[in-house]
Amino acid sequence: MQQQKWWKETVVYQIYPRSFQDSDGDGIGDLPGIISRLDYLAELGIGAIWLSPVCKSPQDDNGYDISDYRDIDPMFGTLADMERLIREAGRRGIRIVMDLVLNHSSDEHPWFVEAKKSRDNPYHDYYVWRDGEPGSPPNGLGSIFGGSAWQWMPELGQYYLHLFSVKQPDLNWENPRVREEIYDMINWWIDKGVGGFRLDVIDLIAKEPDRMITGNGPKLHDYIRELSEKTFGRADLLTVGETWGATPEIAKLYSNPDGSELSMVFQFEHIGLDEKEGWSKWDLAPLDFLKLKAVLSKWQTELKGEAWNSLFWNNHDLPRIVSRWGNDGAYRVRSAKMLATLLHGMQGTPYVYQGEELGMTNVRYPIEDYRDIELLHLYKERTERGYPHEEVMASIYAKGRDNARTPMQWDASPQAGFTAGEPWIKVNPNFAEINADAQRGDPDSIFSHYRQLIALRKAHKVFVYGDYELLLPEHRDVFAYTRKLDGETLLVLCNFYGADVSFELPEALTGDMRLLIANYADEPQRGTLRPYEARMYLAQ
Ligand code: TEU
Repeated sequence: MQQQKWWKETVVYQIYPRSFQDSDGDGIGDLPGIISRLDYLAELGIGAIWLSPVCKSPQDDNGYDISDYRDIDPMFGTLADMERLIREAGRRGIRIVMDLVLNHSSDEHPWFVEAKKSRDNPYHDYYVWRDGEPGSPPNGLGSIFGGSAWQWMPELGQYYLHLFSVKQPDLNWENPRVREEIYDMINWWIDKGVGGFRLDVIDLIAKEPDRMITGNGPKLHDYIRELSEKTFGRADLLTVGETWGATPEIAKLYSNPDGSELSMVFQFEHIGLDEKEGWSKWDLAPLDFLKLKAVLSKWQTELKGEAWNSLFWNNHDLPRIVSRWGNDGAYRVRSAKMLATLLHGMQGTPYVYQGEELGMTNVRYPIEDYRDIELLHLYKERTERGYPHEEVMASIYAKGRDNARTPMQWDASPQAGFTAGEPWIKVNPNFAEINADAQRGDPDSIFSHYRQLIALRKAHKVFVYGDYELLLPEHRDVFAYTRKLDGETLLVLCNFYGADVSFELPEALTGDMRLLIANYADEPQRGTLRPYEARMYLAQ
């Protein structure tokens, strides 16, 4: 069996603080609100919370633009609230994993306020500058949020680099003083008892902008090894890097079992399988299901024994999976349970995004009701280039990040129990039907299905350490696989679509097996599955 680690055996729950629970009626979620919901999370059975950023920020990118890494933004609460959250979560066996944004800071961070004062300011080289002339940036590098990645500063006669918004200047990791400042800050949080870190776009910290290389630069793993050695290595932490460009080979570097870098990474190869090849996430294409099976299976087998997977369908940047690849109409409950069963039987650490355990769905708002900087930039850019409004809105409905950021739906009271005030973004109108109160006591709810899956992972080591094998690779509707460990076989059978299907399993898998969990009350006819049917069996 592979090296045992707590972060291999737990399930992580991601909280987007601004949309989770408001406690003071300002319409924005906060830390005391999260504390008030810890018993809900303990009931679900999760062992860690990945907390999207709560540090001081002008909120240009909802907190992914940090202006003080060592203080909490007043909209979320105080440092004392954060310390209380760490303590109260710990009492329930839940660790807090902080979201660290190290590729860039806010332009309101004191470092940048100093840096832009003059070329010889001691903080100037904390950021990436290039001499130039107005109107002719150093090269065609674009910001992920639209427009050029270079911002002209006339008083300096220079451009600064921002791979994201103009208020998110990239930090210069080549500067050892920047690295030391970051390591000191991380150690300060480790001393406060955090249980780990999620590292925002960590693959972008090593870049060669003059060669239009924005990430995965030659020094990347030197930086991450130094970071780990100077900080993470001193505690038993979960560290997960967000690495959009990772391949299994690269992932083996990041999550090398020798502990020299990180615990695991978020890779996104499966996430791009419903985009037009070579276009952007906004250019829609039907999901390539056979590719989904092949890609997820590749990651299951190629990391085996050499690295560790994260397992996710959702996060605060992604549309909600039951709308994206399930069926948020007649089969919402069954398809949400199927997607959960499919993912939670795999090898790796599962991540549940707030509301995913309830089957929360995407939304369709008029453009004026959206808030996300990325989506609003897209709307402006594409409508100005002549794209029809309906076509742009179809892309936003399908892929906009605000799909994941509508407030958590707690109950059927006004504003879904999220706030007593006016929410910063509208609550999904379906909250009266889809909410935690309606599901917590219902053994047939999506919430109960997640709770059972999390309990099964704790009860059976085969979920964590079993060897994976894909079955029926060419079947166009069924995703089936086994996990094997010490003579135990876990069999997972999922019908990914909404029609009855038949299939044939290998002889060895047709013997007596104990049903662990299913999303239909009764047994199907052997060799068949009903719409979105999911079943897990265990054979000893
Ligand atoms: O996201 C990285 C990133 O590039 C995503 O914005 C992604 O490109 C896009 O959203 C796909 O839907 C991280 C954070 O998760 C995101 O919330 C931040 O906006 C971004 O970095 C900048 O910090």
